[in-house]
Amino acid sequence: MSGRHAKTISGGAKRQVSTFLIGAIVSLLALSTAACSTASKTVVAPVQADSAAAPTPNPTTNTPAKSVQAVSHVHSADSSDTPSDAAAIAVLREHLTRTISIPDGNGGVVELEAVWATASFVRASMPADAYNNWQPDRGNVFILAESVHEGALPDEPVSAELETLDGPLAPSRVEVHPTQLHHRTSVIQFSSQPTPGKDVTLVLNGHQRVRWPAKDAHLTIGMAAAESSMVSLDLTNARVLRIAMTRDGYSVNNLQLQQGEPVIIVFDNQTDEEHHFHIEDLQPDRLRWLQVSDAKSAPDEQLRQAKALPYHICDSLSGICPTGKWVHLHANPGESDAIAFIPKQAGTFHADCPLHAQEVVPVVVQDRN
Ligand SMILES: [Cu+2]
Repeated sequence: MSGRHAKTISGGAKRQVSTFLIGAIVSLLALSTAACSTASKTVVAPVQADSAAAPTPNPTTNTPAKSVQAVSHVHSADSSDTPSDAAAIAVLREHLTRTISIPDGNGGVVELEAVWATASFVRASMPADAYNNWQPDRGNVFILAESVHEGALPDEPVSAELETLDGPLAPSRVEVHPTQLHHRTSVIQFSSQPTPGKDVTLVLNGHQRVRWPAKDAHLTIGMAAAESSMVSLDLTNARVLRIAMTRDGYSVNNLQLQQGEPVIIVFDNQTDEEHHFHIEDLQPDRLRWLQVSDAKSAPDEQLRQAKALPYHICDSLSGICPTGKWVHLHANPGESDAIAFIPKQAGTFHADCPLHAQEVVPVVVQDRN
């Protein structure tokens, strides 16, 4: 999709793009290495079309508008204008990061952070040019950050191969950016796509294995609308509604909500297939995802006191993920999901499952008077 709109950049523009990418990667890594005093604090310019005042060269000015779920820019951890963006990206990054120690050959140790730069991660956290350049949707891309606390890095960057059914695969492209004396970042691209359902394994220096579960390929960030994500949502008196998906369909015949009143919905998938509960056209105010490890067995009071975040990490196996614009819960087989929001408008709506069109539940939002 993005490739179709990609501009051809040639000649003198190349250097600019390359510098821009390094800035993006360094900035990305700074999210997790903020504790290290030498970590870069570079802030990447926003990629929106109206970013004429951007402080760094921005070759993406004509990038088409992004979807609601895409987070369009990276902030360093201490940026405060839209903290939820950085926080959401940091959580996604954490899911995709593996940290290991590698012998440096001289009795020392190199700390290595390996990030599987999946398509949704790159789209959410880096400028459009990074996406076009690395094409994470066409192959496997990894960002390897090496660092040492004492001494110097080995002269050679860590080598990586991808395990495939046909044996180890060498990278199709490697870019090494020596960012600091004690830090070095490599971006490594493999031309092979992930094998569906198969874990992704990187072999470092010929023998150390780093593994990611296959489903991590689909992790995405859903974000509540920016204007409502900064307003707090008090769930002290929220009603808790529980909906299950059973082998016979949704467990409720209809759903009654009150306009203007906070509500918590728990969706419990008791089947062995993925299901969703998606309310069409009902605009939620202050949509939040509740951070509870097992929502279906959590008592109401625990749900009301749970941490409520304006974003979530979606691990939908089908790749259908809530965008944050609508009331949309999803649960993989045997799992559950919990959200909270305030219904803005009164009226009659219906909820359905995008994977199973026959499942429909009427939803009535009663007028507050
Ligand atoms: Cu379904």
